[in-house]
Amino acid sequence: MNNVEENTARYDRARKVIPGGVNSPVRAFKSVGGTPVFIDRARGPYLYDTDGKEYVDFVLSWGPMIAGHAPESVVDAVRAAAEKGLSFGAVTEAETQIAERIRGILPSVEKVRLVCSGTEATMAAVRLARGATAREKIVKFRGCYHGHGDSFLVQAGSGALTFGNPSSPGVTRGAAQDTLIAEFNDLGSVQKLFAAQGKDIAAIIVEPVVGNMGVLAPEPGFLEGLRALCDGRNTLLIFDEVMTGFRVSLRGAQGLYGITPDLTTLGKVIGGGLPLAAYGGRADLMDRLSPEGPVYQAGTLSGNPLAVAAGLATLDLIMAPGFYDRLEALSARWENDLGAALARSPLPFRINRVGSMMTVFFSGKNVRDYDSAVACDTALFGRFFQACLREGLYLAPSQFEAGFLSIAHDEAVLARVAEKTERAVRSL
Ligand code: HOZ
Repeated sequence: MNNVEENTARYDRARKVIPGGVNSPVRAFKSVGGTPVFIDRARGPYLYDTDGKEYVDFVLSWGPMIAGHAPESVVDAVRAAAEKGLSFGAVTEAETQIAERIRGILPSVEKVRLVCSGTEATMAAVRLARGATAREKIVKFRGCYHGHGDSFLVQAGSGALTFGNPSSPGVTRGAAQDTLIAEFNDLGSVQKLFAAQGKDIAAIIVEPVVGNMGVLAPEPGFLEGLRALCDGRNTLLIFDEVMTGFRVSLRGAQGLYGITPDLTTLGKVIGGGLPLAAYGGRADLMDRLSPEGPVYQAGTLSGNPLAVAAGLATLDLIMAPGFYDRLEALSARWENDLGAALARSPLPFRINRVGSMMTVFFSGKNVRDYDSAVACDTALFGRFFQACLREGLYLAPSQFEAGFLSIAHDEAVLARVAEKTERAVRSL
C-alpha cells in the first residue's frame, strides 16, 4: 500500500468505531473533500503526519498553541506537575495563582472559575446570567458559535454551519425559543429584539471578533452599542473570548476594543493545549455561584493540575515583553504574502485578519456578517485547501473557521510558506 492507501485504511478503521472517524466534526475534512491527515506529533510551527510528512500548521489545535507546539517550558511544567499526581479533585495553590494571573490581565474579571472546555464555560456563564437576572432569554448572533450547549446550537457557526445543520436536532423547542437570534454587525437587529422582549433578556453573548464564520471583525460602534443596550436594562454582556482571549491581544478583544463585558469566557490559549477553560467577571455576579450562592456548576477535573501548569507556563510565555508586537508583525507578513499570491491570480478574494486570527474568503465582496460569509465560494475554498495541503500547509478544513499563527512561525518559516502558497494558488 502507498501512503494515500494506508491513510484511507486508517480512516476506514476509525469510522468503524468513531462517528465519522472523528471526535469533533470539522476534523473529518467533509466540506473540503479528501481524507483527514492522521497526526503523529508536532513541534514549533509544524505538524507531522503518521507517514512522516511535515506541514506548517495554521490550525494550532484550533487556537491554543500561540507559542507554537510543545514549547519546552510548557512541556517541562506539565511533566513536573504530572510527577506530583494527575488529578486531586481538591484545591491547589496553582488554581489561585492562575486565577490571580487572569485577574491581573483582564480588569473585567474580578473572580474566575476554571472548567475544562469552552462549551462548559459558555453554558455556565449563561446559567449564571439567567440566575443573576431571573430572566430566561439570551441573544446570540446568527453564525456565532459558543460550543455545543443546547442554547447555542440555534443558527450556530463552526461545524454546525460547515455541515449545514446550524440548528441541531435534539435541541428542545424550549431551549430554541429562549435563544433570540440577531445579526452580527447589525445593532438594529439587536435593538428590535430588545424593543419586543427586552424585559426577558438575561444576556447578550457574542464572539467580539467572530472566529466561527471564518474571521469577522466588529465594525466601529457595534460592540459599544451592545454594551449600551445592556447598560441600565439588567441585561448582562457576555464576551465569548474562548478564541480571542490572550490571542488578539494580551487582554483579548475586550482590551483591543476597550469594552468591559460583565462576564467573559476563556479557553484555548489559557490551557496551552491542555483541557482548561474559564469564565469570570464581576465579583457580585461570580459570588452567585455555588457554594457562595445558589447557581450550580461543578466538575471533577475542573482546575486539573496538569492543565493549570500548562496554562501558567503559557501565560509566562505570552507575557514576555514584545510578544504581541512580534506576533502582529509576523501575522501582517502572513496576510501580505497570502494576499500577494492571490492578487496574482484571477480569483476574487477577501482576507479578514484581526491579530493572529485570519481567514481568506473567496468572494468579490467584503465579508462582515452571516449573509456575506455564506455567500462565499466554499467549493473554491475546498480546492484551495487541498492545494495547500499538497504543499504541506495545514489550514482549517472549513471556510467557516479561523486560521491561527504562533510566535514560532518566524520569518524563515513564513518565507517558505509564501513559496508554497504561490505554488498552491498557481495550481488552482
Ligand atoms: N469547532 C471547533 C473550532 N471552532 C473545532 C474543534 C476541533 O475540531 O477540535
